[in-house]
Amino acid sequence: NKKSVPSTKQEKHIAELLKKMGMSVTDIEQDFVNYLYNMLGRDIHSDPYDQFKAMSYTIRDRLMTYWKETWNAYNKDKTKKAYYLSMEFLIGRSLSNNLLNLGIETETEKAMYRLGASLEAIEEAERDAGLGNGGLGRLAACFMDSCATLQLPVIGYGLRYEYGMFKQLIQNGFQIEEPDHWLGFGYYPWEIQRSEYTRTVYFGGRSRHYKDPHTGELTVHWEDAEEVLAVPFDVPIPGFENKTVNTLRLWSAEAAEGFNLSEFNQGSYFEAVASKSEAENITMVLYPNDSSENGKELRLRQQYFLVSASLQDVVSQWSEKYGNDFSDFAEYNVFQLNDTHPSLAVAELMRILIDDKKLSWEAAWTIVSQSMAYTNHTLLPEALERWPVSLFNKLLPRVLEIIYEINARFLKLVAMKWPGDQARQARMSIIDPDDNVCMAYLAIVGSFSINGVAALHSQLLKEGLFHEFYELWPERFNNKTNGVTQRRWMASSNPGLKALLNEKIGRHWITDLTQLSKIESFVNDKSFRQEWMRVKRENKQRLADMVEKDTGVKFDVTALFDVQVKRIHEYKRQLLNVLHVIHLYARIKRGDTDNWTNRCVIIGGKAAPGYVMAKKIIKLINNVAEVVNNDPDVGDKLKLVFIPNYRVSAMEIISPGADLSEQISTAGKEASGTGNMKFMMNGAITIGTLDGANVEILEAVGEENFFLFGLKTPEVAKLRGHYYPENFIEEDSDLQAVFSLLESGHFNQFEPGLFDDIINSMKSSKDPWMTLADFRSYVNAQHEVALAFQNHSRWNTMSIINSARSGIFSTDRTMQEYNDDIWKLTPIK
Ligand code: B1H
Repeated sequence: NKKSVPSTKQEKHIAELLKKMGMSVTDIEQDFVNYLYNMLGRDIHSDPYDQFKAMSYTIRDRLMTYWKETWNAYNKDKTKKAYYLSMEFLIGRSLSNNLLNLGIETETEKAMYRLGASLEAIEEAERDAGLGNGGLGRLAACFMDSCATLQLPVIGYGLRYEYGMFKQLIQNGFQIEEPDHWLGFGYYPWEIQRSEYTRTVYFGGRSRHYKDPHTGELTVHWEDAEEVLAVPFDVPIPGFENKTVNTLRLWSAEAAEGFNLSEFNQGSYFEAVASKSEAENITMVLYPNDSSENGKELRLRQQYFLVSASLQDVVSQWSEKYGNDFSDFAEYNVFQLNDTHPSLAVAELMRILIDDKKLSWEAAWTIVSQSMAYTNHTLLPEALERWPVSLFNKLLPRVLEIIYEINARFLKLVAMKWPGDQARQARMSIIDPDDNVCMAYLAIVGSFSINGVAALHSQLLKEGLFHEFYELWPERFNNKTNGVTQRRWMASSNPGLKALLNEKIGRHWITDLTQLSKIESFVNDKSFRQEWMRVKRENKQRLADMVEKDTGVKFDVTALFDVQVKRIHEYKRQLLNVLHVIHLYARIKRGDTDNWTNRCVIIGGKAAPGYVMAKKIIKLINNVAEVVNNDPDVGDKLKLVFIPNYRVSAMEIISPGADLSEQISTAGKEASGTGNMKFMMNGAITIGTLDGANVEILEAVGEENFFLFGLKTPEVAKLRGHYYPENFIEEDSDLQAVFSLLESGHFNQFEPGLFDDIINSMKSSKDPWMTLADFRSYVNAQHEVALAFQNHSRWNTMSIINSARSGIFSTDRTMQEYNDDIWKLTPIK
């Protein structure tokens, strides 16, 4: 009661005080020293990590007023908002990105220089926020950046995992996983805990239906459930020099106060405390499987926890303003589902509207089906989520009832459209014949928009995986080709290129990447061409330094830097790359080296800890590297390294330094790819199959600026069932040479039999990835690469053109399209 309430005058005064948060060199210096000395009790000779902490507080302060003003602007009038629901946000580091977007890079650098500190060292002390597996998680982070830059009212909702993506160590060539305790001493300097928005999520128990004997009204209670608290931590997402700061809200699980009190009182002290940690386990760790199912109970708990907390958050903020009038809720709220991982949102919003807000089924369904939009990210069958009904029944009994009802009504619709076609009903049912809930079908039935992530992928969804749903609702299907943010992936990670571009075409490309096309007019300008080469050379040196530090292998920067970094997966065909390296090695050994191009091959990426074949592929790469790098006959002609612990901050050094970008998946398998775009922007040339967004990259640059090879999607489909790898070996002496090295144990002399599984998988007619079918055309394309690289001038032209035509691959374009076609939000200036 003693709380004082400031007058308008005092509030104005406070606002004035806050506005004094200056951006000058002196202001930054002052605050940095204050945090370092007074708050952290350190001095200028302290550990770079302490300096980073002081710096992050200094910079976060400069975001706060904008952040609050943005939040208030979004909540002032009835403003339509979009919510990006995602199990992953692969943010990486934030300091340099926030400095760039605030427009105070130079000031901060000067401030540190004056103090005798190095901003670069401080930036490098920041740990990656690795809250994602790979492309899908990084895409979410790029989307957040672009939405803030476009000033779109979009809020990200995710989970605050205590442990993000594991740290990969390489020991004796094998991958070893180490936990990533990214939070260090418990928290993250960019986040703000917002306990006042804590929500409660329920699990287990049972669903009871009551009928009022007088009114006949039906109510449903979810009883005897365990309660888990969802505590939000907000992360600021600044737009580029526009005073917008959007919010990424990450939920952390906490045991509810008085958790399992009854057990406690019955003397079960141990059980009560143990179950507390069970509740808090929900956000303990990110599941490290990219593109494959995580069929574990804890994963389903995580998914429901994210969805329930986020929807309650949105609905209660709505109710605070508009009470229980939900008539225009769908006009002002749209939820984008990042794959099926948050697709429980369809059922959970129904539950909230019906059970808590007392809406009728029909009214609730109208709202839900007009506010949900689903993005599919993969066609791989092993990644399609299906949860056993039995598990659902145990964990989320009320949600399961709602899914059954959604399915019953949906199947009636199917029966009306295709009368008598029982088989079709069975195929389209959300509950499959083995009694699993098919999450993709739930997402489709509940969404007004369904999109793929590249033109080819979206086409394949309509023709294949979701064909029958497409026949029912063609208007719901659309494509949104992925992108990446040029702020992180060019302006921040490639300062040399940034300076050159700013000088030649101005700085407008930072918010309009199509401006890059202007550099094509300098393609014959001698000094520009020289500068372009100089920038690439400097970036290659930086990459070579990193390689040497991480692997001990020295690179010659005049060699071709040939790079494949991405998750290790059979469909991505790192093996095809290794076969090519072995082929080059065999050529060197037999003296077939006329007109040779020196080449440094870099491979990096994490294998899911349970993916045995992927882990063996890493071991093979390391063993081949060991032989190649230590053979005196080879010398500088060929190097191979496996870079350990590939992550966002490593890619910031790798992509600017690459000459050749390897995008060599089996056609039809990679939904889009986004690494391909990062390389292209930074002037690397792609060697690739017609897969995912490669198709659109090729279209942009033309065949003369792209090394295309391999079977096309329909050819892959046609070959299936008639694929005989031994024929490819028989017909190709190079492939024979490669296999005789592999099979003779040349790369595993002291580890007999180690690679038998790998060899057998490639020689099996059942190999789904058909690696040997593409060997010849891949080797031929690589030969073209080698010849093209010898002509420095030609290569330089290709490099400039690739970058110049990469404008469409900005997430600014992607987000504009999501907004124009799906969200329809008004930018808030
Ligand atoms: C992509 C995933 C994915 N597609 C399941 N699917 C996961 C599936 O933890 N899980 O259970 C995690 C991730 N990730 C990738 O999405 C595609 O393979 C890429 O081609 C695409 O570029 C990227 C972004 O759309």
